[in-house]
Amino acid sequence: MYEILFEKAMKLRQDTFTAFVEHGEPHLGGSFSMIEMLIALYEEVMQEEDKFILSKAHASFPLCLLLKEKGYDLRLATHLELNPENGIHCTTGSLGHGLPIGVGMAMARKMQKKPGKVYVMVSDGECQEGTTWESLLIGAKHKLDNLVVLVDYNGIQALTTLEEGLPLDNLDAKFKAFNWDSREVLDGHSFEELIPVLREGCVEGKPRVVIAHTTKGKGIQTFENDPAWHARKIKGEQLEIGKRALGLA
Ligand SMILES: Cc1ncc(C[n+]2csc(CCOP(=O)(O)OP(=O)(O)O)c2C)c(N)n1
Ligand SMILES: [Mg+2]
Repeated sequence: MYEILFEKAMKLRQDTFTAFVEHGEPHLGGSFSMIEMLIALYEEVMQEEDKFILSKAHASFPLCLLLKEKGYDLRLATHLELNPENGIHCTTGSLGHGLPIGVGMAMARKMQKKPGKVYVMVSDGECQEGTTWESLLIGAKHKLDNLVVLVDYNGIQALTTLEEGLPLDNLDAKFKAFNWDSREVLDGHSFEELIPVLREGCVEGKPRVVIAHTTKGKGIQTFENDPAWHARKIKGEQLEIGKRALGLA
């Protein structure tokens, strides 16, 4: 049913891999875990007046490539610099800041009675930051039903698993306790699962969070679920493994 999206996701993974190699960029794991979410948002869900913030901006390459493909004028860089004419609505890269900014944007839109939603993609590692929980309080208090947060729940932070580092346990229950409308997507790489949830309108008076369970490094099996691939330069034998897995060999 989503064959075209599937092909677009494959191409974005291939292009991202090629760009990583060309630029010596290492953040493969967290870039590959969010590819389907990016494609779903930009191809099927977001409307003209909506805005997207990539808070986990160490994974900026696939977003920049996708925006370039759409005709925006962007430089590939790790972390993002404000460039609203070209789809980057705030500077991100220092984790824990995209959500507070998104809350502010959504609040401003509400106050000005402007249409459109603000979508913010955060990592699970970012959910360990205090700013996340402050933002949740503020989003609920101001009934930001124009705000949608996507959590890339890949279970791995920079050096280890969340389980070993600092577990989030039942994140869905925590969001609900903060009075958010929380949904879980069990396979965050499945368009069949992602798109209906992302297309659904917000419950009146509640901000929405979609917790998408994903695989860090998705698409290159040998690299999947390995914390080493949070940030490892691709070279030698691994270059060949990656190319073969992505059909680039
Ligand atoms: C405030 C802050 N502290 C540390 C870092 C360095 N850093 C970059 S990515 C990362 C964690 C990666 O794990 P996660 O946040 O879960 O991202 P993902 O798994 O989606 O790649 C860290 C600690 C940073 N960018 N910002
Ligand atoms: Mg993670």
